[in-house]
Amino acid sequence: MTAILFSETSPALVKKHLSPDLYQRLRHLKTHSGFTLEKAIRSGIRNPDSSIGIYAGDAESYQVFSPVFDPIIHEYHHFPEGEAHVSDFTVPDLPLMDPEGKYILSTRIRVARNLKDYEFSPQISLSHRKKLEETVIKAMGELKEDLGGEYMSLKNIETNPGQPIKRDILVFTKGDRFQDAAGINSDFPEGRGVFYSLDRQLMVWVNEEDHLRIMSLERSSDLSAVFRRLGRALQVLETRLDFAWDKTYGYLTSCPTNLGTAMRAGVHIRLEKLDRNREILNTLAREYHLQIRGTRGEKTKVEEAVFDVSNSRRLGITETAIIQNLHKGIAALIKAEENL
Ligand code: ADP
Ligand code: CIR
Repeated sequence: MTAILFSETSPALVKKHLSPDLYQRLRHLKTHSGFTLEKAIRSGIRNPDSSIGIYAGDAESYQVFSPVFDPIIHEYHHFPEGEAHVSDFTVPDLPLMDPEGKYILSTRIRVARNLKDYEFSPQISLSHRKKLEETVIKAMGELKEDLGGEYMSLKNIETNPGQPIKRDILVFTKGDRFQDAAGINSDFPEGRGVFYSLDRQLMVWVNEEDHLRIMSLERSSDLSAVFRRLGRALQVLETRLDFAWDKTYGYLTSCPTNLGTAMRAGVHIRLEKLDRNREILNTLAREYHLQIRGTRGEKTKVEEAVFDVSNSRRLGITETAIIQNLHKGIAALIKAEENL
């Protein structure tokens, strides 16, 4: 009974869309890997402040539990019924967003990817996680020249904290309480690691919330260059790895908020005046479909007026369109900051 499962005040979309009847209908179902509704919604039950409250344990979860996933996906992404997601990685030739380097500290684009033949992070076993890690390390060995680099197991970082190699490399830590309740932290840090190119402009997180988080970043405002590098890396990895893809929902991810492009393109930008005029900032963010996060990532606070501004739309929009829209949105923020 959802009324009993979820706290009365829970704002989670899963609470809204999982009626007691539907719960009864789905509770005995299982995917081939043994993933159940109970596991899918555990995070939302244990964390009454969840905004979504459900995770997928494998690609098949989106079919077996579609009566609950579908309405959540349509509401969260404003994705019309019957539409199919389309991917396009054409690199537009865009001018620098901040040519004088006055506001933008860095630009980063990441995509999430999961391997078709493995359970997703809430459901994968330790042995499969390790096997997947080996497969991915081999594939990343195909990244050459400026994309070439090294893999660092998270276990080594944990036992040698502060080693110099960590400088300029984005490393992930154990997931938050939402991920923890979903089972994503199991056996942490076993089977996890970070690949980084020698110039530190390409990184791949292995076995975090998704099997792969592939990210391109630089300390510049050159969005086209950052996007081009990511596209090149993906082309190489796609020759070796088979990613989970659905004709309606695009790239499949463990959290339904990342479906579609599974892409977050954003900047770290210092906006001192807009920091004091949050209403204007929030209005512009809504108008240009931007998401504003804290300086150190999701659910963190803004430090010294440095915002993480990225696309809010991921599904039902192409990668190229995300980049073009972000470019326009950031230009509007900079203009507003200068006019204040
Ligand atoms: P994700 O982007 O993978 O959804 P987070 O919001 O937690 O998840 O961000 C992951 C990491 O990337 C965090 O350490 C965050 O500070 C860093 N990051 C995000 N955007 C940028 C950026 N534009 N420049 C540098 N680091 C960034
Ligand atoms: C929630 O429901 O609030 C959490 N499960 C987080 C949802 C946002 N998605 C994400 O960080 N990938």
